[in-house]
Amino acid sequence: MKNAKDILIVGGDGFCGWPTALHLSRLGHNITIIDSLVRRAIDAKLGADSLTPITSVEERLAAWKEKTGLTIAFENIDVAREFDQLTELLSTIKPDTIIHFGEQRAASYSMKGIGEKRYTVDNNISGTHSLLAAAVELGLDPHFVHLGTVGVYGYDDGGIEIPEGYLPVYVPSENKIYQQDVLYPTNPGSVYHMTKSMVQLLFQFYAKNDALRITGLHQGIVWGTQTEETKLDERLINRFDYDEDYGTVLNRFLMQAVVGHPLTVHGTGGQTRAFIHIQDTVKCLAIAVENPPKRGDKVAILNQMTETHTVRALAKLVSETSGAKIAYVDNPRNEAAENGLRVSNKIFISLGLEPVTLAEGLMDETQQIAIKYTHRCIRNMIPCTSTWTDDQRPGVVYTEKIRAA
Ligand code: NAD
Ligand code: USQ
Repeated sequence: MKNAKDILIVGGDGFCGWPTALHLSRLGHNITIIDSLVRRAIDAKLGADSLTPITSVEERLAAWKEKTGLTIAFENIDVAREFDQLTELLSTIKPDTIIHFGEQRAASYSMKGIGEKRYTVDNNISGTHSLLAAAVELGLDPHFVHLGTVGVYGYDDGGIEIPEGYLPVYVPSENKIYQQDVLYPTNPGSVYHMTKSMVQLLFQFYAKNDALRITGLHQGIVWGTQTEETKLDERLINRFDYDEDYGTVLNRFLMQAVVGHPLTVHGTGGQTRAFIHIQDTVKCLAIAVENPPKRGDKVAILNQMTETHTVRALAKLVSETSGAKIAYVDNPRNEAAENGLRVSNKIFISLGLEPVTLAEGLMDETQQIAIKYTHRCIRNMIPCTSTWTDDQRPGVVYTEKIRAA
């Protein structure tokens, strides 16, 4: 491929990283995955598992080679703890692009207890900083692409469409109004979201001090499982998390409907959130890789989401198509019961993204996957039992709260 890049994908064994690695490999780039496999270890410790039977990294990579003739390299390194191994690899590969998915990414897990809070902060801040510092120390000039979250903005848009990372502020003085673009004020709702807010300052500093080229992707909730590449072979299948810690809301509802569990709407379900299908996630990454900022530019921030919905509306939609009952359970989280949310995604649209929306039938595809692997569901992993503070109650289903849509 002309313009093939050497791309390091940190967290490339995970839900977003794995299909991204395959997609960029298929586009002709040279891919190396770094992953400590900590997510597989956390699942084992929790007694949870992906609904889909994901194969070992070695088997996945061998299957990719067998199906496409393409090779993806793999290194088992913990980027938060194994700095020497990380610098050795970076100095060998000298990547054109580093895509960083390798963080603890579940809000619920980050609020489970003191151990999980500390792990999330240590892992996410230290791993991200080590990658940036190592690149500078080695005199490399990679384009650094980081997966952040819409949650750094908080979810209440205050009536405005949330812009892409920066907010213009107008400061009146005696004869003039001064204008500045400031980083959008953060308003995280969990320890996990707080780490995503904090690493934004690392990016701001390294872009200014060392002229690193950095793209921050503020992604919404990812739903779906399969992409064009993961569908090529059963051994390439992507993860499908549905458990209380790592399962995200729409995938949980799709799977709950299949196994005959009431859809667990937290509180009133008036929480509005941003969503994106996994197929669009990988397309956005390919677009981001091709459009790095220039050296000396401020951090480029793009909102990586395609639509917003309330949790209540999603439950109704799934219920209408499947006949599943809806249970309005206690909300274990300390979050606003209702909020409005409009988020700009103009940059990705202007760069050619054509979003896949819920209306376009992929809910059915995701549900077919859930049907195929229903026998793997561990039902006691479904209810969200960790509470944000002592004032919340677990999101368990009491039969009197179940009602038809
Ligand atoms: P995931 O848990 O499936 O994958 C993360 C991967 O990173 C795992 O394979 C894990 O083993 C690895 N990892 C974690 N810490 C590491 C470390 N210190 N060193 C090496 N590897 C490490 O998560 P995901 O859903 O693929 O999310 C990827 C990124 O996208 C995260 O940063 C997350 O915050 C962000 N994001 C995800 C979603 C979503 O809905 N899944 C939405 C918005 C943003
Ligand atoms: N919810 C329910 N019922 C459930 C599960 C969740 O009503 O059974 C509600 C939650 O209370 C919350 C909303 O659904 O109001 C979203 O929860 P979620 O678990 O789907 O998503 P969240 O915790 O926000 O985290 C996920 C990813 C995270 C990513 C984030 C994007 O795990 O990595 O950063 O989505 S965003 O939400 O835009 O910040």
